[in-house]
Amino acid sequence: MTAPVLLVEEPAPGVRLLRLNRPEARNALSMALRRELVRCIAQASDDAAVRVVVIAGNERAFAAGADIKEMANASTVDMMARGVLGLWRATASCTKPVIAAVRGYALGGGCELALLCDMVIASETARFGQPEIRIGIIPGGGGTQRLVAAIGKHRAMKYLLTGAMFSGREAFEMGLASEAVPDDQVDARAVELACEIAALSPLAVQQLKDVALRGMDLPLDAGLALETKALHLLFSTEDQKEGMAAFIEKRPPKFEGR
Ligand code: DAK
Repeated sequence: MTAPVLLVEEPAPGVRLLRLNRPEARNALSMALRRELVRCIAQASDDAAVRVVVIAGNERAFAAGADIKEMANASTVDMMARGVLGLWRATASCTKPVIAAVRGYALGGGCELALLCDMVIASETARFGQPEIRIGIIPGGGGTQRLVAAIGKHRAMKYLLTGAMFSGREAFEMGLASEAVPDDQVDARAVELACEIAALSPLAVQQLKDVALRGMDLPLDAGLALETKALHLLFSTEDQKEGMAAFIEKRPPKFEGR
């Protein structure tokens, strides 16, 4: 029997950890792995008991990109038929916060996967990069857009045009990673943050993610209008009443997602 390409773990209540599991290929994103990721993300989105998703790899690789061996002989029509962009969109559309726990290589599609997560916890020595240019292609999972947005045009162009790698520490300093931590603490720190978020009102968390991400593609006025409407909407939830009552009564809140 072959090992599953994606392992599903429950490291804490409300936290779903999806572990990429192709160690023999540095977790290269085969079509099977991409489809499994989409299926598990959709499942997590639909499951009210799941509050936060963590995507992790192993100590050698988060993911070394798309599976080059699967793509090497593909034609344009083959690539179009695979619908990778659709799978990518489905991964990006998770309604719950998604945290990438990055150790080892996060290259090409692996770097793009981290970029589409809401937070990135990187090991100091992780190796990020978009090396596609070195194999005669360009990024196809958002790298040309999201890397520029994350670290700025001139730094991004250096990495996009040369394919050079940068460390987790550099990723943090440039704004791609939320935190850089020692290698042996990456998964634990990602789960710790996930637990912190899992204890909050899931309705407020969902609105926050939705407004912040949509706002990135909108003019400021439209984003601010969206923010105001979402804020007003939350005043119809029990969680808002509970959160404010708990503050006034000097006790911890108990959010029910209602
Ligand atoms: N694909 C397939 N196999 C890979 C792989 C990859 N991306 N990366 C590593 N492997 C395999 C190696 O071939 C090797 O297999 P065997 O030879 O043992 O059978 C095994 O994993 C171990 O690799 P190494 O021996 O090379 O291990 P090292 O530790 O020495 O080096 C490395 C690790 C990650 C630095 C190196 O393996 C490497 O440079 N890998 C390739 C990295 C890369 O170029 N990544 C970008 C891939 S292109 C699209 C959207 C997105 C994309 C495409 C389309 N659409 C919307 C249409 C994305 C494209 C990409 O990501």
